[in-house]
Amino acid sequence: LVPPSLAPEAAPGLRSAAARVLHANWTGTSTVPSRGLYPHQWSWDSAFIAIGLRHLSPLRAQIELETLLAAQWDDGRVPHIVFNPDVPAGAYFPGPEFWRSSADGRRAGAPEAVETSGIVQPPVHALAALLVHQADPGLSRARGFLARLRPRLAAWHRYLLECRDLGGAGLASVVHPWEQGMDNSPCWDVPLARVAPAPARSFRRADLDHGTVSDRPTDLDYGRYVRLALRYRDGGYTDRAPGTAGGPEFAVEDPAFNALLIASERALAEISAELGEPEPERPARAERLTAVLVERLWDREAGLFLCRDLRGGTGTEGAPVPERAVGGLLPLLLPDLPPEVAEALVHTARGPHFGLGGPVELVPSYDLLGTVFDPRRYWRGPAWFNTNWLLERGLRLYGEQGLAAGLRAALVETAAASGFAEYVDPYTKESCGTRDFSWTAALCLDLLS
Ligand code: 9YW
Repeated sequence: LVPPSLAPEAAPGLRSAAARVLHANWTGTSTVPSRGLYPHQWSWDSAFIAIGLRHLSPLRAQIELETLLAAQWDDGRVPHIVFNPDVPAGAYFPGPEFWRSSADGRRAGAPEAVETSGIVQPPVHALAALLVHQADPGLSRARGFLARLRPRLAAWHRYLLECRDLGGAGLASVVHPWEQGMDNSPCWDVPLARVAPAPARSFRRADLDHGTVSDRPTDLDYGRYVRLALRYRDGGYTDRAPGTAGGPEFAVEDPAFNALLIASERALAEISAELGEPEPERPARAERLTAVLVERLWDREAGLFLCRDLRGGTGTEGAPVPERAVGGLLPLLLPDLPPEVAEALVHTARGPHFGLGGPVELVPSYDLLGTVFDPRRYWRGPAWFNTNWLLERGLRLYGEQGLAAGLRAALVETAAASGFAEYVDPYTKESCGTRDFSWTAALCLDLLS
């Protein structure tokens, strides 16, 4: 049964509604995630936005990624926020005066011409660059798009694979919950509990000017985010091994972050091949890293991948975090999972913890049966569009065409019906967070194209 919003006659209306959001959020060189709540450029948002924007304007999609990568640091890191100097101070917290990248990030090679944050976000960029190229290869070649981006993407992956291999097994670690992109996921509750929060009076949250308090992370969460970021900044944004002097208080190997890195390694290999300079070591590395991911993070009993808290447990190996979150399903994106792992992931997505095709049509960010599940609070239960878009690709990759089609229809319908919400209650599909959210519009557009 085709839902009414997916009937061929409805598609043009939906496409133009999504396009309107992206036009309104375009600044001239990049797209803000949301005009009020997030008025700068965010790293993984831009990758998802470019994936949708390529259907409207391949040129803008290229510029989106170029703008982000122009703010890359000399050590290869791509900052999670690039600040727009025209936005008034205090409109977003923590802003440039907090991160002080051009001063405190100098040793790590922060750019002088632009202010950025000093942490990172998931590396979706090579995947996005490849898809953007494929939307208009002629324009891409004429502008030297891939040729200019390739060394930057290679340096970005090198940073993650070398400086962020804090566990020593080959996987990249995140040193702040914002880096993984799912800020207040219950996966961070145990690792964050060790962090003494910065006093609530020492900073002013700007997010509460725009969002409903009960839909957002708590003040205690923010206190810990601030403490971790200050500590990293005050150490000159240098990456050190956990447990050593000046090492991170929070260091986690996350399955979604690493799955995206591995998928992007494969995309980067395709980019190199397209440029006539094949790099066979990249797919080989991707295959090796997939095996490490399975070895270190797969949990057969739970039927999904778990985070590894490098500061947990008693030894240097860290400890798995026993929480089921959507990030643990996202390695389904990888083409060379052992068949029993892929099968178990699909089974888990459909089972009682995530309910796909059963009680819910969109996969929630966290275990429906988890003790701290909250259908409206940010990454502690609501369904998000980017994670569901990634899952849809994984389902298709593993031949689950029926489930993928159902998910696609639900994504498009919900995106439109929710006013392109930032996230939705997985049961009622009611809008939460902000509206006219860029990646929701962009990924909806991608699914319609
Ligand atoms: C913040 C911009 C970002 C996303 C993150 C999401 C949220 C809060 O908004 O982060 O202040 O950075 O959790 O994934 O990139 O949309």
